[in-house]
Amino acid sequence: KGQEKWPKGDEKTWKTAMRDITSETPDITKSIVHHVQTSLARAPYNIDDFGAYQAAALSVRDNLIVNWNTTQIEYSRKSQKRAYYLSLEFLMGRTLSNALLNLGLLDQYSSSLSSLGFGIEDILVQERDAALGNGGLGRLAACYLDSSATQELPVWGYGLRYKYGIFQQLIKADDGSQLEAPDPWLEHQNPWELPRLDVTYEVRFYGSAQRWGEGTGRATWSGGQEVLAIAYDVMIPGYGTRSTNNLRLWESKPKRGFDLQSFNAGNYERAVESSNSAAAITSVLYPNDHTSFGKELRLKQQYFWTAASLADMLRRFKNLEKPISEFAEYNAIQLNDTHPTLAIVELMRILVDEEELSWDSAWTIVTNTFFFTNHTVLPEALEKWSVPLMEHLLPRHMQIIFDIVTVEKRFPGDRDRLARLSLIEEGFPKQVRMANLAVVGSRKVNGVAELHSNLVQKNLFPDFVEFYGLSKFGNVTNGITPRRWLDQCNPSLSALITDTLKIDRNVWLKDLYKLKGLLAHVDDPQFQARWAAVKHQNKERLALFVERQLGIKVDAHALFDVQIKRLHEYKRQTLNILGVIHRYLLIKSLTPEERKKVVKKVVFFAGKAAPGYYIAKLTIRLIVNVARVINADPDTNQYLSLFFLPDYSVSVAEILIPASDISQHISTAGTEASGTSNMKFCLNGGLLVGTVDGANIEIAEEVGDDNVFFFGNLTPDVEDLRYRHTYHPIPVEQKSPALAHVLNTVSSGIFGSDGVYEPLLNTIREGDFYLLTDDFDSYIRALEMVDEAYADRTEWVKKSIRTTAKMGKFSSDRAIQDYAQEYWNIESVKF
Ligand code: T68
Repeated sequence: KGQEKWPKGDEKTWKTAMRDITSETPDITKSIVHHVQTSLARAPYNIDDFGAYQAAALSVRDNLIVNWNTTQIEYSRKSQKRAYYLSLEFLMGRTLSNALLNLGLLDQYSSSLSSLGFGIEDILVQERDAALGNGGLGRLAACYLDSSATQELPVWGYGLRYKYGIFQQLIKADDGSQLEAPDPWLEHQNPWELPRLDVTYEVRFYGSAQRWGEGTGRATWSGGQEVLAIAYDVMIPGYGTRSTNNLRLWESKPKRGFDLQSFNAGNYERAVESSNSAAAITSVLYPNDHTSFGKELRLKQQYFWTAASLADMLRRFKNLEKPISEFAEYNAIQLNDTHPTLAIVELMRILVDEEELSWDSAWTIVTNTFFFTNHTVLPEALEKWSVPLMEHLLPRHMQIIFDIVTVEKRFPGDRDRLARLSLIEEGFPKQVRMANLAVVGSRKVNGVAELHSNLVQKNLFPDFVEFYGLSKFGNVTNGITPRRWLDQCNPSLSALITDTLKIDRNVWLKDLYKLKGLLAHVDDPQFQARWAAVKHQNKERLALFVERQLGIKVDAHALFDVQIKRLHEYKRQTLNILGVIHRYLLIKSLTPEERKKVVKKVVFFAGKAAPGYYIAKLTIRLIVNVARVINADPDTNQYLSLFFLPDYSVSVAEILIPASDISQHISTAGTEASGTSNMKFCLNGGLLVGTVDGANIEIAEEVGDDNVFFFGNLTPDVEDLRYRHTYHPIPVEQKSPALAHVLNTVSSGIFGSDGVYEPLLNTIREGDFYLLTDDFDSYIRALEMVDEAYADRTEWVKKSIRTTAKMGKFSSDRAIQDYAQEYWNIESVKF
């Protein structure tokens, strides 16, 4: 340990034979052709774009593996504290272009491929997105991995290797509704993962737990089903460094191929049943965001993943030959929402039952190891698991949770308060509250933007704040990686910035505050023209994409207005589409002469709805059918057009974001924890239309209020407004005649008859939980302000430049620094 050991033979022979890409650039063309001939077993004359992609990817992977190995050896040699990011979702998108950028090999590969007869652009789009996530939470995890590697921090991700990622979204030609299809992303072999068939752990389910060792809290858990976890490693290169981290994804497999006893007894079905159930654990990503509905397979996923990950960490820690009491000095574990909360219980089980520590010493280690991030205050998203289900699936863990509850009872306070603090919710059946467990078992708890972190303290966990004090609660405002979300998705803007700042791209991409330097050029007409030209070019690129996808021409001179995110009532895509209808009716009512003064606008929507979320799916259907009517109306379609782009993904976002003039982040105040696409749009010079919510607030603080179009009621008023909706309802006609007119137009059937949209409209007419009736008029006014501002194009371009210039804070490098210093206490490993 510590020293590098050379296994056999002469050390010099080994060292000279080993590749070191800093001292010797491998011949890229040779390496691509080598993979064509060997890995792919194909001849040069039958290689298509996809084959060339595969060969290029394998060749790039060779570089990553070398760096990955070196990094891991350095981590072991230095024996420093490490951090682990536990997330059920990693929304990575494509890898090839990112790996080339981070390795600094984009130009070399580009010219090698070109000499072989392939265009790099055609090759990059061959790659299928790795879409192992639903939305913001999963994409945040991916950005954090990029920033950790870039800052040479010893951080590993742990997740699941789903056979099927987020479903593919199709739009039905007849009625415009969403259809789901599976996403078999591993169909063709995945060059970005390394199967580690030697890294496996056994994970137990069911069985029984027998207490022993009077008063120690110990028990033995035995019987039940054992499933094998197999590691697949995904290399995460840092930008401009050799540091390459690891994302370890677990695949489930039956421990034995099948049950031979049943097979021999002639019961074939029984024999394969258990092997099927083992493989099922990692078969599919659950497509629900912001809801928890207690399915046993989901709980199995959570335990399988946390148990395998902890076993792996423990094995690595044991190699250090340190006493177990020092575990928390060498390991920090970040829980990405409550999904991995069982890790807290599993570490207790290992320390008490297997390491035979006292309950109190084990609890001290646990509560110094874990950190918990909350990502939403929506009550329907708070995870709860039924006690009978837990007792059946994880009997030992349920005992431990009850033991934690017993200790908790020593907390001071009245009965009501103790009931609110409790890990167990009374009822039939009783439920385990995972968020409470995560708070109790963690050293610190954080939200993802200032406002959200305050709501976490005031509304979600007020009793815990009172009990533990404020110091246990913090905020880390989210961030995004400028490598993918500026340099890669918007190379022309990146080039213009480098040219203008006169500093190396490698510098400002690692220190995003350097963008401030653009402010000195805001008033330079030449720079303004170049800035505007880049935006226009990106709009043309999007127009071409839409034409290829949907067969409709798009006017790139119009204002581009974009809302792209998961479909959810709280995100209020409905407010947006009703606003579009309002605008359509208005333009329709004008004379042809009057219409000429209208600001031309193209509205884009994209996003998936959870398959069981009826109202969200109805919203998609409305958008698609409104688009069909509006785009076909010769009176208005040169002034207003509308598109719903199917199958939203990271790659589609990379085309949409650089092309936006404005984007919409219009959640009911207090409901969007942070949002991260808002940051991406602004970084690319798009302006925001938004509510005073999540990270919109901090963006406005940075870029200036005059560069953000805010509207709507504020968070402190929401509760009161909802109360009035329930007890003193006012008809929409009185509250907002404009909105009432729009709702009636939809009801009248011009976008589809038979009253299909009534259930959606009724959510607004009755109850209106997300306050569309309260915000509609001020929303329309905000859009009018956008029109006015856009009319003065020079002023608009200045706003755009100022916005980009002030986005330094929102680099995920800053966010990861916060976590590394204030939470994990880890340092970078340089070599
Ligand atoms: C998002 N949450 C927040 N959840 O909504 C967003 N939930 O404001 C924030 O910017 C982002 O997290 C990053 O912090 C989610 O994306 C989920 O996707 C999710 C998935 C499964 C279960 C619950």
